Order: sequence, then C-alpha cells, then structure tokens
Amino acid sequence: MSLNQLDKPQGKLKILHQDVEVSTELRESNDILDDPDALKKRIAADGYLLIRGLHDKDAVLAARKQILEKLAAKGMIAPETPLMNGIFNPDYPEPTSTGSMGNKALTQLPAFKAVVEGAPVMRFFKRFLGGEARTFDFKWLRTAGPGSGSPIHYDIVFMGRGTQELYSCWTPFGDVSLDMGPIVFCLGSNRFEKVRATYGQADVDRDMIEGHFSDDPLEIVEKFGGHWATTTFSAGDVIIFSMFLMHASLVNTSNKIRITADTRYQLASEPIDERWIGEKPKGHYAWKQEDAEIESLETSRQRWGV
Ligand SMILES: O=C(O)CCC(=O)C(=O)O
Ligand SMILES: [Fe+2]
Repeated sequence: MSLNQLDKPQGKLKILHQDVEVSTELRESNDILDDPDALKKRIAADGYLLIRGLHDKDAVLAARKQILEKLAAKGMIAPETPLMNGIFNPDYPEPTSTGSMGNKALTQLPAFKAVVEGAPVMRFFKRFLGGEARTFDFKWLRTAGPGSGSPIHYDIVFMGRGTQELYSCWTPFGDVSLDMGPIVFCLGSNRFEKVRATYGQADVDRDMIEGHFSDDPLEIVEKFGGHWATTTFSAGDVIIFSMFLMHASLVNTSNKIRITADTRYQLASEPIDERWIGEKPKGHYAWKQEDAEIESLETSRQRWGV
C-alpha cells in the first residue's frame, strides 16, 4: 500500500466538509436498455439508471471543446496548458462553483444542445416513458472549479410544479474521475418516506427554504439509513435519476474544471413546470432573489419533524 493510500482511509471521499464512506459501485443498466418495464422497475427500486456510452463520445468532446473555448476566452483556463485538459487557472479572480450555470452563452452552443437534446437521449426517454418526450428549455450547465461541490438535495423542490414523472439526467462533458467531484447519491433515500412527505413536498419559490436538506452527509445515513455511492464517468456516459433520490457532488479536489450538465425530461403530454420553459425561462423568481428571506434549515427541519 502506498503512503498516499495510508493517508487517506480507503473508501472515504469528501462531501461538503466531511470525509465520508462512499461506495464506488453503481449498477449499470446497459443490459436492459431495450426493456422499458425493466428500466421502470429498476429506477423505482434503485432511484437511478447508469448508462455507459449513451452518447457518441465525439459529440460530447465536440461540445467540451466549444465550452472550453468560451472558458478560455474568460481567462479561466491555466495559460500554456492544453485546452482539452481543462486545467483551472489558479489566478482566475472569481471563485467557480457548481452554481455557475444556466449561462446562455454556453447552453445555446450548438454542439452542447446536440448532446442534451440529441437523438440518443430523446430516443431513450421516448422508449422509457412510452411516448413523445420533451426536455426543459433551461439547462443546468456547471463549470465546477477546484474546491467546489454541490449541496445535498432532492431535485423535486426546485422543479416540481409539473409532472412528478420527471427525470434528471447528469451528463459529463469529458471524463470525470473521483477527484474531479462527480455526482454522488444517497442510495435508499428514495425510500425515506417521511422526508419525501415533508421536504419532498416543498417548493423553494413558494416556501423560501434553503433548498438543500442537510449540511451533513453523515447525519443523513445515521438518521435515515442508506449509503453514499458514486462512480467514475467517461465522456458519453449518463446517469438518470428520480426527483426523490438525495444527491450532492463530491468536492472537486483536482486542479481541473469539471464540466457537466443536468437536464430534465418528461412526457410531452404531461404538465410541465413553467419556470423552466420558453425562450427566457423565468427560473427561480422568488427564491434567493434580492431581499428574499430564507427560512433556516434548522427551522424547516423542525417544522417537518425530520
Ligand atoms: O453536478 C452537480 O454538482 C450537482 C448535480 C445535481 O444536483 C443534479 O444533477 O441534479
Ligand atoms: Fe440536483
């Protein structure tokens, strides 16, 4: 065993400020891709579907290149390093976070749209949902620099005004190793009934809550059960998950920018959350806007009794 491994207890990875036991085993669903019933059963049980190589790698890398060119023009890429490596410029004056997203200059890039609205993913959802699928016009594109990580949450509280038969799809634009901060799931959290019935019924723009559920990844597994799990991703892979699967991202401890998108898909015939559609989606019109008063996490959790 190398010194490095001794320094870092095996299996422990960083979520927020904590080193947590994180499994790196997620189940692949490539073998049941053509079987919608099996896919539905699996997502109902596991909360996610990991599909390796759904997208053409070259299409994903073409989008990566266009995105990186924009980031380089802003000075975010370390000088004298190969563009496609996506090394963060340590002298870049602003902190980057997984929250820097939805930027139209990036989400309208043709090569980006060609992936997240492209035939492979739309065909997948058409078959999986059993009808014409559509995606939100708003895309969450994240350029997550060193040190960043996303908080622990269910997606439903941000996008639950339409159908609940709504799915998130997380797409890496380039390979994502464990040190680059991939998405991490609390497996079993889709069955936290009391959490689903309380926090899971909230709407951030109506309730003015924090949005995330906890600042403490260990608290979740100790109090409610489940365990944290992630995997490494290659360009072309996607992971699709339910609105009620608790997730976050590992802290990016590398020197690279992690480029990923999360986009949403549903049946075209079902009601859709009006905040995320149209030419200029209105987005979170109240939550965390200027002068917004946000209820503390502690108060929300007391109110919910969880
Ligand atoms: O990529 C991240 O950091 C967070 C992703 C996320 O919350 C999502 O895909 O819904
Ligand atoms: Fe999310």
